[in-house]
Amino acid sequence: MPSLYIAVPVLNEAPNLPRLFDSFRRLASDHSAQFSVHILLVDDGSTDGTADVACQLAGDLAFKVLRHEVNYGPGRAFQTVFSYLADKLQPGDWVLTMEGDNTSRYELVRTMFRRAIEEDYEVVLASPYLYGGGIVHTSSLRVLLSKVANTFVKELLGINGIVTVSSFFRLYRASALQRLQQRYSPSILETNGFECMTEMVIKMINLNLSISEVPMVLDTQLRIGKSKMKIMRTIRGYLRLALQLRRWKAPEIPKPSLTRI
Ligand SMILES: Nc1nc2c(ncn2[C@@H]2O[C@H](COP(=O)(O)OP(=O)(O)OP(=O)(O)O)[C@@H](O)[C@H]2O)c(=O)[nH]1
Ligand SMILES: [Mg+2]
Repeated sequence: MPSLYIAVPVLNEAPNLPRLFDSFRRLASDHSAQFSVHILLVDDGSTDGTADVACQLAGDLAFKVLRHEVNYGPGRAFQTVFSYLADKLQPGDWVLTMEGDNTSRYELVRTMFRRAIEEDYEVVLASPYLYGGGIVHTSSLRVLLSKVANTFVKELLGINGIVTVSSFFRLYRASALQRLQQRYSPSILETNGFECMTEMVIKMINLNLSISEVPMVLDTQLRIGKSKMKIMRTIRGYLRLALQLRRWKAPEIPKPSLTRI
């Protein structure tokens, strides 16, 4: 039976874990006929006992926690989990990445699978900025700032045709991740911070992966606690990303030489 790996970076999410594990159980039971479901949490130096609470809640779920002793950032957490998966992924497997604060709604996963399978996409992104999506229970100023940041980052990095570039909530065919791993490295990513998901989009575009988006309503009331994003560190991360772009371009496919008649 193929595997569905659910990979979640977490930092100090202990209060959010009971609900998160309810979502994992729902996902596991929704998909148990097609997949063996594995939960992978990357605890990045949490100081609130996140990893221990998670182990207590895991029960009979196939569950593993990958630990960083100190905090490196969500990008490094994704590097850790992609490297861990490098020798495990098989054709027919899938990887779902989610947030650990319950803002990634598991109800959307069916729609993401349908889009990927019926329309043959390699990657499906959940997109609050797409028509039908949105951000609720957040101040208008915060929503405006997020939208401006999303648009600015796309302009800065020259990303066209993808609406939301930074969301963690994504579904990948294993074959798509393996192509990224072959071209880049088993960990795929180089950035450690929140800019990592945009780095991933740039690399996916470079490899011509087929990408689709489904609308998602981001409801910040579903999480307990505040955002962990450090704004200045994230801005610096995006500026560094802009400097890296050229290095990541896939080699040009040589044009066929014209033969004279
Ligand atoms: N591994 C790891 N995970 C992190 C780190 N910072 C945040 N996270 C996790 O990454 C996910 C997203 O972080 P959030 O703080 O919700 O950030 P966000 O959703 O981009 O920002 P908001 O929309 O303001 O909530 C959550 O699951 C966090 O626990 C980190 O330094 N390391
Ligand atoms: Mg969040």
